[in-house]
Amino acid sequence: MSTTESPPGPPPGGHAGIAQVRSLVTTVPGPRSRELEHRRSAAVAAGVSSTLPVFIEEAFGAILVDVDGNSLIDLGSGIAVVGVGHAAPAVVEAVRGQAARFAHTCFMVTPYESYVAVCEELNNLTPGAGEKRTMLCNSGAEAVENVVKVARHATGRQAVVALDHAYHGRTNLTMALTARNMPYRDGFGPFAPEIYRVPPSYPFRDPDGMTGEEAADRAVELIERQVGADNVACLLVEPIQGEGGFVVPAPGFLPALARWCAQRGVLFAADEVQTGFCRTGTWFACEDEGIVPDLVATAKALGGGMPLAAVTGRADLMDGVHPGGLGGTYGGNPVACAAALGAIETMRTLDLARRALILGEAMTGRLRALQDVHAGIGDVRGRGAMVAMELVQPGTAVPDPDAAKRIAGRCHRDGVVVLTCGTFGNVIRLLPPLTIEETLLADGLDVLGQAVDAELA
Ligand code: PLZ
Repeated sequence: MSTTESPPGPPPGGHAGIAQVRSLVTTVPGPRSRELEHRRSAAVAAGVSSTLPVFIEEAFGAILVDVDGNSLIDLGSGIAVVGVGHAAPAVVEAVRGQAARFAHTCFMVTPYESYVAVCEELNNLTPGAGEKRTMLCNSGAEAVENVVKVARHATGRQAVVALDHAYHGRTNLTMALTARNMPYRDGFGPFAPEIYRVPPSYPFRDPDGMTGEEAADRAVELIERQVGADNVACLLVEPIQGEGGFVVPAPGFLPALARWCAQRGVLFAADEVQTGFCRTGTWFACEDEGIVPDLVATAKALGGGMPLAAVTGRADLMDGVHPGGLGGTYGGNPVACAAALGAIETMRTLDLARRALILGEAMTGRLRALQDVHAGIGDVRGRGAMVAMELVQPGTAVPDPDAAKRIAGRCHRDGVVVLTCGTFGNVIRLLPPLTIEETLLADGLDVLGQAVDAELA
């Protein structure tokens, strides 16, 4: 890309000069990262941890370049954020331009067009043809908080039902909604009241042959008996559970829950923070079974790397909240909105939903081939480019978090960023940028395959 006539600094379209190849010039982490890690532990609170202590200097596409000059393949996208790839040209250009024009006014003080444009996009892109409204905020947790505010306000009911294995965030209310104690909740109580938890559909761990409808009946029976439908403001579900282990519910589970919600006046709220924006092969994962949620929380990939989140919902519910009832200083920040418009444009023009399916086939195919020869891989699952394998003691369903840690660690040392997840810490998940070149993905999967062969041998 760069020629001798090029001006200094990155090319206008971003760091397009970063080759999309893995290349290691030191051990990982290298000496400069190790130095920075020392500084970090003296300055940064220990409670904030990192998957791999490799400090990043720049990134483009699906390649992270660290401070030692190593190029790593990013199969995590910063936890499903840079779906459009690092430094996507349309995002970089939008951010540059907007930062130079103005970076903040506070939409609640003086509005600007890009906020409105993002809301229009979300009203059109989220499932359902009905009239919708959107509000913008900063993080996934904040979006979920606002879903609960709107649902309680609209229904006059207080209870919120979430699923076991759910992850919804780290604020007080969303910690209460999140299922797993360690590391999210331990010692941080007391938690927000009126939160109830019922089992999801988790085909690998449910009784053999349990259908989606049966899993929904199990959940509904508990809600009716323990909470009472008339007390429930909303049922909050991740259409595919993310942090909980990429748990894909059995077909029929979500539609049955949505039907029950509609019958009982309970709002069906989808947390699409991790699944949204083409990741699963459609704009939103709810589309797969034709579900139209009453309220949807989005974040992560929406901002193309900038912090932006949203609640989109039925106009009657959203507009039911009194003026001034929703907001925040930074919600819908102009730079983040510009980035989101660039990201959405990129998803549309590159048809990233279709790409997610192509990448998904490559990843699922590879993981299934590994599963054929390793009894320690209990399950391979996912949808689109949201794919995972669950590691177990061979021939059982007993979680093997240690194997997940060893495999991920080996990938990291070999220059491939993979993430773990799962209530039991035994799931390796793949969430590459949807723009990743297929040869680069293949190299990443080769490294993962070698790690599995070495660690499960
Ligand atoms: N809902 C479905 O996946 C964030 C969490 C990382 P925030 N997932 C990554 C961590 O350990 O903190 C997430 C999610 C779903 C809500 C959230 C919360 O989004 O932007 O992290 O607040």
